[in-house]
Amino acid sequence: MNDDLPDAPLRLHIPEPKARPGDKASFAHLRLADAGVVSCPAPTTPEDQLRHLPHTLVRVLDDGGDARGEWDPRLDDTVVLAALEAMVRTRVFDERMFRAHRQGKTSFYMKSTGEEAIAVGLSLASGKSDMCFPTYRMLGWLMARGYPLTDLVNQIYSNAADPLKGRQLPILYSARDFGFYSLSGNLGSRIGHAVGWAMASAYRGETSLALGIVGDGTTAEGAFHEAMTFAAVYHAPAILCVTNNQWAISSFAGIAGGEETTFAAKALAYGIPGLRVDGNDLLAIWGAARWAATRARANLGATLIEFVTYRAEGHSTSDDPTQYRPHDEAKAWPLGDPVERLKTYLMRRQAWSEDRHQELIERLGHEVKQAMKAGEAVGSLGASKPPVSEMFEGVFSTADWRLIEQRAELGI
Ligand SMILES: Cc1ncc(C[n+]2csc(CCOP(=O)(O)OP(=O)(O)O)c2C)c(N)n1
Ligand SMILES: [Mg+2]
Repeated sequence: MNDDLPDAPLRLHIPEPKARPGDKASFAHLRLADAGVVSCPAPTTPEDQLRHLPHTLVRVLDDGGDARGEWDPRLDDTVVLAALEAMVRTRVFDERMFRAHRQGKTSFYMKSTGEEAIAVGLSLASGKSDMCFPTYRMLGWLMARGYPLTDLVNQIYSNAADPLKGRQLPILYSARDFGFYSLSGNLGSRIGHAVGWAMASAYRGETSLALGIVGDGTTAEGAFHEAMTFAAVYHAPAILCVTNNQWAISSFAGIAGGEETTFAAKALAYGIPGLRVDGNDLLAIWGAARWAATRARANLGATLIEFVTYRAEGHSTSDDPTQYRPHDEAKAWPLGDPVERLKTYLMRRQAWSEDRHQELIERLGHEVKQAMKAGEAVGSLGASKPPVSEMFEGVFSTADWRLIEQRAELGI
């Protein structure tokens, strides 16, 4: 007991965002770093020499659109063009499907606007047999791997051609052949699966890695920390990613611990490397993913990567962000827009032009429209449903007595 301390009443600290509706948007508190200033250690570097990395920011693309520094993956322009196309396809698709919700064609939709580079970068930088355990903002992973747009639309419309047969909420896709593990609406439930899958890959002597993705808000769940423990203890060949888009619906990142330290710094307590990366910079994302993959493939275990980004639009079709944050907060976001930044990079390399960009948007708009037409021909929300008998199939290899009784009751 220290008698010198006054008996002040105890109180809790309740984190509050820097700006609410009506206030001037500000990100002055955000710790940034210039592009190219963080050196890239060899991926085999022992963890105790990497402990500065969670407190800085790996960036490659500078404000003028040039690539800088040691994290630059030095990709061919053709590869970067493919990434840009997948990012734009994601954005165009999101726009159209959001409108489709307003037109009553689907019950629900979520956009990943402003976060497209993360999903696309991880998808293209990963191996074909690696498995992503995604969040609902990882549509870009599928877009980068050529997943058919009509299958997406049919799933979103919950129609008779839905590849998931009406079992999942719209946008909770599942596409094993595309390295996309089935999505769950229960936040955090997949990060442990990612680590378990990675452990199984190593246990069997295989070569595939797992990528587990969670949002900033989801790191506050126990499931995240259990997964981190297993990943660290068993040196699981996993890349664990936190997409810190500053918000978890209407809760700002401070509520999940984002003010006390960085999300990348959670790695320190587990003794695994933590990288804090510009999430609106395709090249930095690629460089970081490749670094973590090289480390995992060398049996040096998991890496945690925080992607610093911003959720430029509402949480979902059920959300109105003007109720809890300044209406122009997206404009104040200091890391810019991932599509614009990549476009500028390619234009500075004479590999792209404003005209070609507009043509691309038009071509992709047409592709999405065609997919929507095909989906609507089967039926949009309520107009066509998978047969009720589907409900009893595809889950158990042998139906148990309850299913048999229920099916008999329905007479199907
Ligand atoms: C276990 C669980 N708790 C709460 C919810 C409700 N919920 C859905 S999304 C969301 C916010 C998630 O925020 P974050 O992890 O930052 O991801 P983001 O939406 O920002 O990508 C919440 C609380 C849920 N789906 N599952
Ligand atoms: Mg979030």
